[in-house]
Amino acid sequence: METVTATKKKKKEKPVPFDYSNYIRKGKLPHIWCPGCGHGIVLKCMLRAIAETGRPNDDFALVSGIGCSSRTPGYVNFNTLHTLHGRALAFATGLKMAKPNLKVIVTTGDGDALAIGGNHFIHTCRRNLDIVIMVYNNFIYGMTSGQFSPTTLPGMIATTSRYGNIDPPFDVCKMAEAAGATFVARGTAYHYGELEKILHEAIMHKGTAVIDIIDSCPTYYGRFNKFKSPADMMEKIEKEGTVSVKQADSLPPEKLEGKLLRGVLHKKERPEYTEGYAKLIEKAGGKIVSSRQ
Ligand SMILES: Cc1ncc(C[n+]2csc(CCOP(=O)(O)OP(=O)(O)O)c2C)c(N)n1
Ligand code: SF4
Repeated sequence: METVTATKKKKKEKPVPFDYSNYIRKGKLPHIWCPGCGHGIVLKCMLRAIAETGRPNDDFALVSGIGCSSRTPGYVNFNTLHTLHGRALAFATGLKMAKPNLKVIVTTGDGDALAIGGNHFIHTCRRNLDIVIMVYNNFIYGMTSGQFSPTTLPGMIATTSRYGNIDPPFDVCKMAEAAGATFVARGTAYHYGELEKILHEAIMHKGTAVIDIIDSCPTYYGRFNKFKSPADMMEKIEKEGTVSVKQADSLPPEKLEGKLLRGVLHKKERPEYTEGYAKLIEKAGGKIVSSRQ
């Protein structure tokens, strides 16, 4: 007879086979991402999360700015817009207002979303427009060869901080929640199964959903900061540097110091912007009257 003990290890879930061919624009391959870059893992999680909704590709629109992460829409078979650095949310807002039935997903980097696009970020959250904002947070500007970004951690080396960064970082999730986003979560490329579930929940949410996705740029952040390999980087930053919200409940404060929380961190219902705007149009008798008239 088998003796079941409390310490028995949980069986690791096997990844479910998945057919990516319906989602990838094969003519756009090979992609530009370096070996070991985390962005490809994030893309796979996103495609699996989208597939799980059971909705056709045409129901989705992917919008991005400029950066390695912002190349995502180019590779996938949805309605896509690759726009200007820092302006993805402005384009996404226009698209969602014109076509409220589209599920709009923005794929953006920490530089694109929070530096040049920081103003758009907070105001999109404030409105609670029904869009998903995936911030591929690799703590650096990858595409332009490794300048520090608003999430670069203190002491870290970047092209523009050769002696260590002294700027305090933004906490993407706290900022999103404070600005009004109604779904706020954090995942990592390392915890890919968890990330897929978070992305699915974000897509199903009505309102602004922000996901801070910790991934890695081994080419710049990794080499500048002397990580041994892309795997070492994932291990140190994504695995050891984060704790799930569920685990955090049972840990003493000293064990949480310096760690980022993973999971759904904030979720609430609030009127969605395009619905509010539709009511306004109705109130105005179906006409939009500009203030200049
Ligand atoms: C108006 C403007 N300013 C600056 C740039 C240069 N630029 C292109 S990508 C980029 C940073 C991208 O970093 P991030 O958004 O973090 O994405 P990653 O490449 O790390 O995925 C910058 C500064 C630009 N293309 N346009
Ligand atoms: S430069 Fe960095 S972010 Fe860009 S593709 Fe290479 S590893 Fe990824």
